[in-house]
Amino acid sequence: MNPNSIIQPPNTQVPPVVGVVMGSSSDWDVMQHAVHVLKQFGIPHEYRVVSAHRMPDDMFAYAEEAGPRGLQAIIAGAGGAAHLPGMLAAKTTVPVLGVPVPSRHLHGQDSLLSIVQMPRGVPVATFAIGESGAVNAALFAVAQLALGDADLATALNAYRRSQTKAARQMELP
Ligand code: RP5
Repeated sequence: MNPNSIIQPPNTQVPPVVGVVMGSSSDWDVMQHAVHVLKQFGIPHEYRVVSAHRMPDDMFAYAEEAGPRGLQAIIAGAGGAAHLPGMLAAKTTVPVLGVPVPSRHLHGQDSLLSIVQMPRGVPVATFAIGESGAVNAALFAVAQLALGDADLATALNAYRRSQTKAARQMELP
């Protein structure tokens, strides 16, 4: 890693392949669900606050270093104007998975529209508002990685089967 990097060392023992970033610590309640899924599947990952408007230089550095550092996906959560995923995607070709975080006044509809309405040429894969989006973004990253990892594919299929089993056992009043 570049010794002059402003990016802090990853909070994992092995180099991360998925980065989870968010615009504020207030996004953690939602974004922790993405981190939980990555942990569940044993995916080397990192997570940190990278605010697009409060720390734009850090955001650019994070995006520029993502590929060279070996990240294969960036899961980016933000609320309100929610420019973080799009701005990251503008600076890297590492796939960016955007998670709209519920906002105080517009309940995340602003976040969703901001993230999903990327002009053509610079894609951000956009997920559902809130916890489901965070979980699905992580599962999507797992699915991407599983294309080249048979053990991970097996684990992902087992995860799906467990959902099927749970749904079949659902009882109604
Ligand atoms: C965005 O502004 C963050 O992603 C967060 O969802 C929202 C509010 O941030 P705080 O004012 O709670 O720090 O940048």
